Amino acid sequence: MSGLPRSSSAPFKNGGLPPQELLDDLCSRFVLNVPQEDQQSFERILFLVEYAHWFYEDNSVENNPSLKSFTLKEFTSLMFNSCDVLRPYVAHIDDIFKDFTSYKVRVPVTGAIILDETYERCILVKGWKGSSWSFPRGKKNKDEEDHACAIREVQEETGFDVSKLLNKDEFIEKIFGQQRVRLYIIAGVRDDTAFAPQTKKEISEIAWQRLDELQPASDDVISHGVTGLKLYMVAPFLASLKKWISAHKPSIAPKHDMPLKGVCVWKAKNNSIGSNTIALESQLTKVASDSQPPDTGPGKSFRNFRFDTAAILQAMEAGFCN
Ligand code: M7G
Ligand code: MG
Repeated sequence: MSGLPRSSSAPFKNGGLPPQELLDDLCSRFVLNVPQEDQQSFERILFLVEYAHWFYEDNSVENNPSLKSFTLKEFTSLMFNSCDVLRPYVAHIDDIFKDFTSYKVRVPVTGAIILDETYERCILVKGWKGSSWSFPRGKKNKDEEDHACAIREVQEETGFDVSKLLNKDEFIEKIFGQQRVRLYIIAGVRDDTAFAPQTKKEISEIAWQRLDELQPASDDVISHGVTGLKLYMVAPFLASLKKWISAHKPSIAPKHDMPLKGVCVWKAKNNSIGSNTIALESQLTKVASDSQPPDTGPGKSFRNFRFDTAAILQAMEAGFCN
């Protein structure tokens, strides 16, 4: 892909390259207008290119479906070819991309194992691409503390704020190759808690999964639960989790009439409708928070009335699960 032609600014047809103005805009917004320290290495620059790629796919392509979708590698090549500061390095793009992908799998990851009140189920999220389920988790930002990253990633991927529930000393940590993965245990979360991802196209489904369905425990990064559920970086935590639960489960844990299977709590109806729903939700939230003029006139309580859009969307999305 490094030999991509530069695109013209003329309107383009299906399958064409994005116009130069759009690429320039993405380059200046995401690559040039960031603190110098973020431009010091190609690894960091490629994270910026990745943000630009997400913005391009989630906003530019969504608003203008005649724009073509690209893989991150293709998009990186486009940016290097069109951005003046990056063009001198086009010849090295394959090595730069390879270094980035190997750097990515060395960045430590933190997240959470969220258990319900019975300690029998946990929250798992399914990635947008692919079909495997994992604990909500993600890569640490530069200088970010482990627990802060876990709080942020859980918030981004499930919409649930664990900051008041997280105990910095309660975690299970495993090493996978060169990557350290630490999951904080957050137990006793009500099963009617509302969950919904806050990033686009990262998570396609959230569910309470029964721990006994995730077995067997093993060191395998990819595994299958007893019911066939495909799991990513789940099985290696199960043996330690079982021990933790035996030591911490309250002797009179609440009993619920629980379904024998996992329960979906959020799902994108299909990938494109799911992302529209998230976009709609964030627009509605924005309208609600933007419109707070000082109000002294009559009929204040009526004009202050707002639909509880989060609850409505949650109910709609829950309906998509089946
Ligand atoms: P990540 O943030 O790189 O991983 O996202 P982490 O949570 O482990 O740190 C994992 C994958 O989800 C990415 O490689 C993308 O495929 C997808 N993804 C994540 N985010 C935040 C976005 C986004 O905003 N837009 C799109 N289109 N994909 C995303
Ligand atoms: Mg993430």
